[in-house]
Amino acid sequence: MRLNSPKLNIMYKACMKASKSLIRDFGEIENLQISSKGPGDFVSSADKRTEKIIIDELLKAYPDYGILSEEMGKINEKNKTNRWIIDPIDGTSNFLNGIPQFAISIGYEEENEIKNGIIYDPIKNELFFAEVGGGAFLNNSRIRVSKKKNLKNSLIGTGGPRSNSKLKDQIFKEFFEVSYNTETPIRRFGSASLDLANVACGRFDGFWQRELSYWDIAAGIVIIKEAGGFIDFLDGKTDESKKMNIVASNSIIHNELVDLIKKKNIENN
Ligand code: 2AM
Ligand code: CA
Repeated sequence: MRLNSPKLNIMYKACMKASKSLIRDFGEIENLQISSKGPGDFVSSADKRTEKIIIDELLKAYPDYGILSEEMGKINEKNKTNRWIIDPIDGTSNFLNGIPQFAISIGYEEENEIKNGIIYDPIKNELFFAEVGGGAFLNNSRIRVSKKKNLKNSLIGTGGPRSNSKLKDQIFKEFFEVSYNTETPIRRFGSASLDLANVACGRFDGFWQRELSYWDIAAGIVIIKEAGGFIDFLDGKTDESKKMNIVASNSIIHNELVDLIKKKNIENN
């Protein structure tokens, strides 16, 4: 594995340490599912446990770096230059239901640009990582986006809408539109970071989802780019305090996919 950059090395260590506890916790889910209490509270403590291990490791290495993390929020907020963006369990609903499709996602941001990203699927033992200018990798191998030339033959992933989404109708219309223009049914695997990793390594040709948080996608941004793909913020919304709408693809089918999603919205307005 080419993890010889100092940042990736620290991220990797934090990720591996946290994943040991996460895998143990996932093993408990099956028992809790059949108990009357259910796994809800347990999952939220697993989330916090995983997050704490990651944050402790990162702060040990760089005590003054900023942190934005799903559960804990912000740490060292004054440092605007160097920041870790963390999602301890991306795919929480899968985790909660005992479905092995979730990941730890850590991005490193410098001067508002994501420089390094790690997405780790502890169940498949798949580590996706990238550093700006250094290419993207899955475990020991360099990864590239797919070479599909048109949407019709593409495999596309998506997610959402959330139950309280104000964009529900719009999201369903987009789903409908993309479905009508692809031969293979759309996939919805429930972990946005792994969906982006799937685009980066060519399993998916494209992915779009509305209303994501920055920690869902931070690591994926650099991994997609370094794998030769394209990631686009629909409506140009890149304010991290708001939900983000994204389209990621192998770049060849990008315009076709974006046009289709936007076309539907123009028709609706
Ligand atoms: P999470 O598992 O960390 O909540 C599911 O479609 C994907 O969307 C997951 O990556 C999930 O991240 C993300 N997501 C972001 N906000 C969400 C929300 N409020 N409800 C469900 N999924 C959400
Ligand atoms: Ca998430």
